Amino acid sequence: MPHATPASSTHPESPLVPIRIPFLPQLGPIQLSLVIPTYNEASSIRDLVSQLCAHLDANLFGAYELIVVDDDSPDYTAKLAQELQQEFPQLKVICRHQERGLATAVLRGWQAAQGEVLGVIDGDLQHPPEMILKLWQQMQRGADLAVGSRYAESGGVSYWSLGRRIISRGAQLIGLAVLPGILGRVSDPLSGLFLVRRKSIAGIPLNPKGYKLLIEVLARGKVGTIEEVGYIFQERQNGQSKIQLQTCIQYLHHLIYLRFSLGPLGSFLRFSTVGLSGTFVDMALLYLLHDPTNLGWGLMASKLISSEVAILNNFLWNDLWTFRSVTKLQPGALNRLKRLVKFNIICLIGLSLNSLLLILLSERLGIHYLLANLIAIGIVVFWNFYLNFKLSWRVTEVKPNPDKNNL
Ligand SMILES: Nc1nc2c(ncn2[C@@H]2O[C@H](COP(=O)(O)OP(=O)(O)OP(=O)(O)O)[C@@H](O)[C@H]2O)c(=O)[nH]1
Ligand SMILES: [Mg+2]
Repeated sequence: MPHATPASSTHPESPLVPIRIPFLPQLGPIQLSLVIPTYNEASSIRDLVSQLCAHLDANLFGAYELIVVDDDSPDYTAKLAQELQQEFPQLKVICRHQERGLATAVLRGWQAAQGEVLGVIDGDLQHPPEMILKLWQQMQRGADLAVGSRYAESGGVSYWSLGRRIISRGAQLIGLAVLPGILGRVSDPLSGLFLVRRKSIAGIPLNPKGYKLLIEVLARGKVGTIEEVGYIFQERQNGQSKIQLQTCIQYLHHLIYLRFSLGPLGSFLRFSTVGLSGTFVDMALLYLLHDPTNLGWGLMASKLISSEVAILNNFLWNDLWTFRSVTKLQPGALNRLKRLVKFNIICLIGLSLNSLLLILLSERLGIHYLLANLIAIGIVVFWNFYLNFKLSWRVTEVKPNPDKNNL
């Protein structure tokens, strides 16, 4: 009888995020910590652990640990793994009851790890265990990240159907379109087989969604040198795949989330989304105040009130969301008031600029007034964003006063 997959379990998807990997207080004997995330992998776990230990004992005896992180699998994978601990003392087992999800399982394992190099390998033997040594060699040569790749030289997939190949490549292409600078750094950004140096991710809040941890590591980590090693993704011999429609949705969610959170483009996208919400507020309020079926106030007064409320709406969202990293550095009501005044002035100048551009484009250049308005709005959005980025939510760098330090 097939076992329940994690998606049908009643546990919430990892509520305790973001997750931070700690720095190591001091270097111990363990150099490599390899996490094996499992859900219903009872049929493979023994073979995988014994093959990994055979390879690693020959090269890293006493200097590695394996950490199985299981999400309370109904097929008792965790219990089986615990029984293996007598035979393989370098094996640790974590059984999660409150959380689930592949990527967070790996992070929980890394949180408990002792190694300077952290890694992940699937629990179903689809990743050849001997690959760990090849990746380890790359780390020893100084890489920050060593990735097992299906699309590098000598890599591939065994017997994937055409449908699965298309889905896999399609997902990669979508990722490249959304985050070219991140997914473009490796040939197989959806790989679940890699080693990363602890210092590249320690202390950084990580918040992956679903399966694809490597993307999160590439996006948020401080990863310099990357090496890739090709491998053939094996056919599943035992157990069942956990990939579902939900996995694809989580992947898209993760991409969008990262796109909105990273860099100036992320800030601009958040700023534009807030601007769109302000347009709705403005329209709704104008309708409520001015329309004869509602309050029927004069157009000028109604427009002034609706614009100001929209500006307040936008300010609040920008302060709490778009520029929250800056807001955190400048707490207090007075600072917020200063930002509000600046924001208001910039938006009002933007409004005048909008009208000027509209007249210039439509009356002087003969562009249709609706198109002219659209162009003017586009230009003013950039204007508003740039000035607010530079003035309202600016981080002031204070140079230390050397005289003061010498006192
Ligand atoms: N702890 C934990 N492990 C998981 C979860 N989902 C998947 N895994 C494990 O993550 C690894 C990869 O999952 P798979 O379902 O095999 O995904 P895949 O290899 O990309 O897909 P298939 O080729 O269909 O097997 C396996 O070891 C799974 O047991 C989860 O929610 N929690
Ligand atoms: Mg698999």
